[in-house]
Amino acid sequence: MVVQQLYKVLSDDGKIITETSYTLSKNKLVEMYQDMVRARLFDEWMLKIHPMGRVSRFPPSIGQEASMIGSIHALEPGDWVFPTYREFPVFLARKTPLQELFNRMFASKLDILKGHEITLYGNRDRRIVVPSGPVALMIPVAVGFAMALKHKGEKDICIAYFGDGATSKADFHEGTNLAGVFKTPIILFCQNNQYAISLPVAKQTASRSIAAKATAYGIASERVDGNDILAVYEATRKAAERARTGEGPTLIEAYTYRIGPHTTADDPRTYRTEEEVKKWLQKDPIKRFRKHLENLGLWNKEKEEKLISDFKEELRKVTMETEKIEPPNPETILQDVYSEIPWFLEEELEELNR
Ligand SMILES: Cc1ncc(C[n+]2csc(CCOP(=O)(O)OP(=O)(O)O)c2C)c(N)n1
Repeated sequence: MVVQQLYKVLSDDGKIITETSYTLSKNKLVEMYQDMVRARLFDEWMLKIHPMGRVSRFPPSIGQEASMIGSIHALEPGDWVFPTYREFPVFLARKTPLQELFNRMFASKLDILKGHEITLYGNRDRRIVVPSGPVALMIPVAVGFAMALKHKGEKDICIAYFGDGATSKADFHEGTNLAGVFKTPIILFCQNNQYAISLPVAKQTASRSIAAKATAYGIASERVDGNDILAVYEATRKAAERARTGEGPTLIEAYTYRIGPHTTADDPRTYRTEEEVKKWLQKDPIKRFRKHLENLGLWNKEKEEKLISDFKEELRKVTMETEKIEPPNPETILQDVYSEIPWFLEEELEELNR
C-alpha cells in the first residue's frame, strides 16, 4: 500500500521547491504571515493568563498556524466555516474583534453565549458556525449545510475543520459518504496533529493516512505538509475550485503537530517525549514562512518587532477592558438550557442567589 506523498511548496529554509498554480500578491503574503504571528501571540497570551484564573479551559493551536491560516485565506469571505474548539486563528483571520473573543473566553456579562460552555463559539457575520462539544458531530451538519447551498444555487462553499481523532467517528464516515454521493460543495479539512488528546494517530486508525479514507467514498483528496502555508493554500484553493465548479468535495489531510497541550487541562508530558516535540519545533511553520518572506525582501526584524509589540499591546488593553466587565447573572446558568426549568434547579438557584 503506497502512502500518498506529502505535498510541499516551501523547503525548510523557505525556498520554493514546487511551482504553484496560484500567485499570491506581496500584500497577501504579508497578511497571511501577520495572521500566523497574531494567532501564535494570542495563544501564548491565553496560556499565560490562564493560570491566573482569568480564562477558562483553552485549546492552543501552536504549531498548526500554517494549516489554519493557509486554508482560511484560500477561501472567499462568503464561504461558510464549521470550526472545532481549536480554530481561534480562523476567527482572527476573519477579523473577529478581540473584545468579542475575550468576552467569550472570560465569560463576561457581554459574552454572546452568556457564559455557557467554554471555548465553543461562532460568529454569524463572519460565517463561522458554532461548533459542538462532541467530536466530529458537526461534519454531517456541515455536509447538509453545503447540500442546501447547492440546492439554492449559491456560489458559496463550506469548510469543515476536524482532527485526526474525528476521522474514527461514525459522523465523519456518514458525512463523507453523503458528501460524495451528493457531490456537495465542501472541503473536509483534517488537521492531523498526531494526537487525539493522549492517543497517537497510529493507535487511532490502521489506515496508512487520513487522506486515504477519501478513496472509499469516491472523493478527491490532498495530503499536504500542514506546516507549509503555501502548500496548504494551494491544496485548499484547488479544493475550493472543485467545490465551486460542481466537482464535489475534497478531503484534505494537513500533516502537522500540536506543540502545546490539547487544552490547558492537559499535560502532554505524560504521553509524549521531549525529543519528539523538539523534532517538530524544528519544523515551525512561522519560521519557515518568515524565511521565505525575508528571501523575497518582504519582511525584516523591525517589522517583526513592531508586529509583536503592537499586538501584545492590543491583547493587554483588551484584557484590562474585559476585566472591568462583570460576570453574567447566576440566572443565566439555566437560561437557554431547559424549556421548563425543573423545580429542584429553581430551588438551587434561589439558594445560590441567597
Ligand atoms: C464524542 C466525544 N468523545 C470524546 C470527547 C472528548 N474529546 C474532546 S477533544 C478529543 C480529541 C479529539 O481529537 P482530534 O479529533 O484529533 O482533534 P484535536 O483535538 O487533536 O484537534 C476528545 C477525545 C468528545 N468531546 N466527544
